[in-house]
Amino acid sequence: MTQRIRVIDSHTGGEPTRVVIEGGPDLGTGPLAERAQLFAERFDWFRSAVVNEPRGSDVLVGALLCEPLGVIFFNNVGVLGMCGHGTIGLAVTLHHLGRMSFGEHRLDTPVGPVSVHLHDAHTATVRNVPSYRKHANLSVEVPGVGRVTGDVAWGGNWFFLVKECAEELRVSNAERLTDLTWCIRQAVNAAVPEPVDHVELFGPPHDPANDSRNFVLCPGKAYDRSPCGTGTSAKLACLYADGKLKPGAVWRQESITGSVFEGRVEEGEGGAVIPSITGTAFVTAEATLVIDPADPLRHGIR
Ligand code: PYC
Repeated sequence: MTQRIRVIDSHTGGEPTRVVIEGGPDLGTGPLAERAQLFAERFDWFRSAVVNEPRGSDVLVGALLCEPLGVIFFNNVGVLGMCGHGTIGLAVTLHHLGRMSFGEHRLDTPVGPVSVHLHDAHTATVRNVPSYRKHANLSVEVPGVGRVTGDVAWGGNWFFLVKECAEELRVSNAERLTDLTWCIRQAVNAAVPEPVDHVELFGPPHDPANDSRNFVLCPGKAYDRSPCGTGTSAKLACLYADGKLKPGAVWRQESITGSVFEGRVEEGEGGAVIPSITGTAFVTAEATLVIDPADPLRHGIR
């Protein structure tokens, strides 16, 4: 039987999100972490059908709404713990549908509750899960590159934040930056038990109003077009741990495309911080995906 899936697409600072509005799998009513596991084990075809080619692309992040107030984010290779740009995109999408009012809303995710404050039709602040630095100044030997030093931090996903980067952070250099961060990621994963699947490079901002520019490698080898909400959270946790960011102070993180997230922290427990990330999103499409049983590539290219 032909299956139909209703989706709304948006982008947050250039990074796309596809929210599944109707036609998603029934994952029951258990805790979100269990539902995410079920989704990964039994419905990987659905993930791939929604975000992979030929309907999607490597850069697209999917969002599956879960009753009563939850979301599971997924990408070209699997399920994400949390997604900051996706949460901003989700809030703007739900408002576009008349399903979210301005103000604060709680959302469950597989890695814990977050909240999203919708300020206007395009601007939202995500109050993320507690974020922290796990390893400071980890030095790894990267074949063909040399020694690379950085921090391992949690911001809803695991990140390696490279300390010094001589590369130019611009879109025309993305292929080189992707190759470099992919090699760094392999070296980091051989060195620490945490499943680090995102790598961040930092450089001077192009706009002097901002504090830093980043390049973020995502798990499936795409790079984030936005400053990455969970990546900015990890960065804020490291700045705080180094005494370089006080609670309430604003950090403006510029992405490789020039889009900006504003971040702030509150003090959390045990040296962790609670990051808040503000960004803007715009709806780009309202669509129905069609899964035709006769189509040999109906479940996407995996
Ligand atoms: O904004 O947190 C984020 C994110 C994770 C992967 C892509 N974007």
